[in-house]
Amino acid sequence: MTDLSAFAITHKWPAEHPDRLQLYSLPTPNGVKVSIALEELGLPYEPHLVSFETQDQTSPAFLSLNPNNKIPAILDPNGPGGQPLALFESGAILLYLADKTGQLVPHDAAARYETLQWVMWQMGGVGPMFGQLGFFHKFAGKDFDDKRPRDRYVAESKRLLKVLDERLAGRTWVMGDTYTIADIAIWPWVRNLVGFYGAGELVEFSQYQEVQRVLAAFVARPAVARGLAIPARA
Ligand SMILES: N[C@@H](CCC(=O)N[C@@H](CS)C(=O)NCC(=O)O)C(=O)O
Repeated sequence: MTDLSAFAITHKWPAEHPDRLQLYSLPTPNGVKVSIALEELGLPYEPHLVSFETQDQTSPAFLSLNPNNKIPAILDPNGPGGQPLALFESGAILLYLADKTGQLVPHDAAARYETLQWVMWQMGGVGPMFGQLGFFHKFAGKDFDDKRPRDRYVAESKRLLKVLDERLAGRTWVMGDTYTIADIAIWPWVRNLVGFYGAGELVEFSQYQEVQRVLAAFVARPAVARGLAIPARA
């Protein structure tokens, strides 16, 4: 029987199935990347809800695994060399899961790096820019009279959507015929921008036909529909 008791995070979120990969998350655009990947891969895992309402992400137990106090994070009892592996940062987790299973990332070296390039593009561009737009459009920032910060993130989000739209012309997914971790990284953020953030009109989403087409294909995947609701909110 696997013993994860050396990991303090399991004291707050006990592992009912310590032989399974433990997921600490919340269904946000970064959180669902990992639950969607796990659902796509069919890996056995145990989800744990990290509630922002109770500031779980700043609890000592959570910080013991991720000092950066952000979801998602995982603890894989069967990591490299058969040893437990704790990991945070959604991009790193996606790559780890892809490498662990040999799926969702091309085996060809050049195509693999190209996939990572798009994952990094999401991590460094789409996530931070769309996130700031959400702050200035939907959350506390919307009350600021000075609209220059909001407009800066609108412009940057539109630029990123255009880059994505052009990339998708003639391609089924970001990497062509192959559905990869690049799609799993990018699409939850695009969905969130027009859904939860309600910024579709602001970024003139109707202009981006290819983006709309692939977003629809992504949300139609059964594994995506399941992953979007994991961990279930209390
Ligand atoms: N670069 C990180 C970002 C993670 C992130 O920003 N998570 C947000 C939810 S989407 C969070 O945990 N926020 C809680 C907080 O800031 O206190 C990743 O991709 O994993």
